[in-house]
Amino acid sequence: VINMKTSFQFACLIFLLPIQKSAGSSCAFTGACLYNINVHHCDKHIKRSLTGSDQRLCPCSDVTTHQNQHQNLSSWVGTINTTFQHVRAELVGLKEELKEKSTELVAINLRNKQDNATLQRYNKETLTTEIAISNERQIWFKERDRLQYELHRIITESQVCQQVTTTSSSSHQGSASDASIVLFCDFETSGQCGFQQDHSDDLDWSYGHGTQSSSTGPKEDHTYGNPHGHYMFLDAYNHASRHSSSTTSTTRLISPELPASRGYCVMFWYNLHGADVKTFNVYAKIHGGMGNPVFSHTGNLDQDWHLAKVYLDSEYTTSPLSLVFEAKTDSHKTYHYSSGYSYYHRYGNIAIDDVYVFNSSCKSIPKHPSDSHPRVSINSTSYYTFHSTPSSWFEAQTACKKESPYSHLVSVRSREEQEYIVNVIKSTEDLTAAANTGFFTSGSDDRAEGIFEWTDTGTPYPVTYSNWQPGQPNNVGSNQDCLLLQYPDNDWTWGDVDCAEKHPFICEVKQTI
Ligand SMILES: *[C@@H]1O[C@H](CO)[C@@H](O)[C@H](O)[C@H]1NC(C)=O
Ligand SMILES: *[C@@H]1O[C@H](CO)[C@@H](O)[C@H](O)[C@H]1NC(C)=O
Ligand SMILES: *[C@@H]1O[C@H](CO)[C@@H](O)[C@H](O)[C@H]1NC(C)=O
Ligand SMILES: *[C@@H]1O[C@H](CO)[C@@H](O)[C@H](O)[C@H]1NC(C)=O
Ligand SMILES: *[C@@H]1O[C@H](CO)[C@@H](O)[C@H](O)[C@H]1NC(C)=O
Ligand SMILES: [Ca+2]
Ligand SMILES: [Ca+2]
Repeated sequence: VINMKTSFQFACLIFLLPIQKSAGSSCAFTGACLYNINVHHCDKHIKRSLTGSDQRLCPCSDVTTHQNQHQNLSSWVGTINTTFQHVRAELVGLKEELKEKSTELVAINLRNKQDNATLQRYNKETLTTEIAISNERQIWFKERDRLQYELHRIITESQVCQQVTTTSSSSHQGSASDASIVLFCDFETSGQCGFQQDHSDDLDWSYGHGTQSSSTGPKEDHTYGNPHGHYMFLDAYNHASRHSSSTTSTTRLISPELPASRGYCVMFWYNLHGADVKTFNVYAKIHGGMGNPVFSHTGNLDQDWHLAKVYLDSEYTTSPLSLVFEAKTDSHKTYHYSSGYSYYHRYGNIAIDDVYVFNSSCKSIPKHPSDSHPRVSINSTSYYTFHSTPSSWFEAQTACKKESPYSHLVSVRSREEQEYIVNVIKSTEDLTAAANTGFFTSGSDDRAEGIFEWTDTGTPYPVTYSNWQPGQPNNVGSNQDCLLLQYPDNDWTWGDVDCAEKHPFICEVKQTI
């Protein structure tokens, strides 16, 4: 770069010289002298000042020197010229390059614009496609749901068909299930079906109903699932109030005697809830001896009812026997030094309800009544039986329980379920007469007026889907606590009625898959 600059300064020098001569003005450059010599102005009669202040003349004796200098200068000029030529060439090259680049840029710009336009078009097309896909998806989802529904319908139909086939064939054979109930107790009668206290133990089982406390016992009994239902239980609280020492106490409840048999399947619902629940045992008492437990569970479970299934083979049943339900609790006394009082740790209930004894193996007990109508849904199947004998809500609950350990009054949890039931009612001739007076369901607002709950598990849960007739529930006479599929003219919309009224009813066995 420095070389280039120097070259240009010299170039300037060369071009300036003729201009200064013609203008006749003073010359600030030493190069002016050189010029005069070169053009032979250094004569005797031409001795004029070249610069204003410096009256310097050009002696001709200097010619040789100047000529040398001239040669030097010429060679510099040559060099400069060459350099200049190079620079020029380079510049031209650069210019060409720039031109090319510019052309390229224009082309790129054009392409960019085209690309941009294409991009915009693609974007638009993508959006359109997305909308189209989403619409398609909606259509397919609908189609999938429809097919799923169809599938369920077909499965249901095939099951009905199968059932008809098996029912007709089994009625010929007459031996599909020869299990029959030897003992059933829902503890709703004051005699408690002949169950007895064992008087040799520490204390008695209590006969109770409803909720004992939020941290002990069931929410409701298992049969009715509302405050009217009863169950037997050991209350740790009762125990502790009798005993001041910190020991485990035991209580036993003895069933009526069962005759000798080939074998018994024993089923019952139990509830172990509370911190002081210790152990729950069931024994087969034969000739006064209890042997080892045939069923046992230790420790707190939860607020729900659980089903126990025990098979007693001929080793137990060749002689008459009784079932013994034994509960143990672990309450204890705590002394508080600060207050000087003793406190009892005594929170736990062991409860039983709905006891069944069948004269068969547990395997041969049908999972649902053979004449039921199945409804298959995504993750469960419900089996319904329709009963036209007018019964109070309580009688109906017990009738359903007697039908199967898994059965209860129907709980209508969805529109699909309501529609299925309505379809069966409409398509079954036998029900036409009964249908006019409505069907009881498990719904009850006995626990809190106006808040209806399904009671089928003994742990009531809220009615979420509902299908009330306009104006219902209206609690006429402040005495309507039971949910009836009441209005046949309106596809059996719901109403509340007195639980003591007698109506047909529907039982359900719900099996989750
Ligand atoms: C010409 O230039 C050379 C080197 O650039 C220098 O040595 C020489 O003295 C110059 N001649 C004159 C007459 O100035
Ligand atoms: C400079 O170079 C060009 C071409 O190479 C030539 O025509 C011209 O006469 C040269 N000028 C001088 C002062 O040497
Ligand atoms: C591409 O098009 C959009 C919208 O027309 C515009 O805003 C953007 O400046 C364009 N870009 C180019 C590189 O042309
Ligand atoms: C159960 O009892 C019923 C009625 O008494 C009887 O018909 C059936 O054969 C008995 N079943 C078994 C397995 O003993
Ligand atoms: C059964 O499916 C329903 C939705 O179809 C869902 O809400 C429910 O939680 C499922 N139940 C179980 C036990 O998976
Ligand atoms: Ca009960
Ligand atoms: Ca009513």
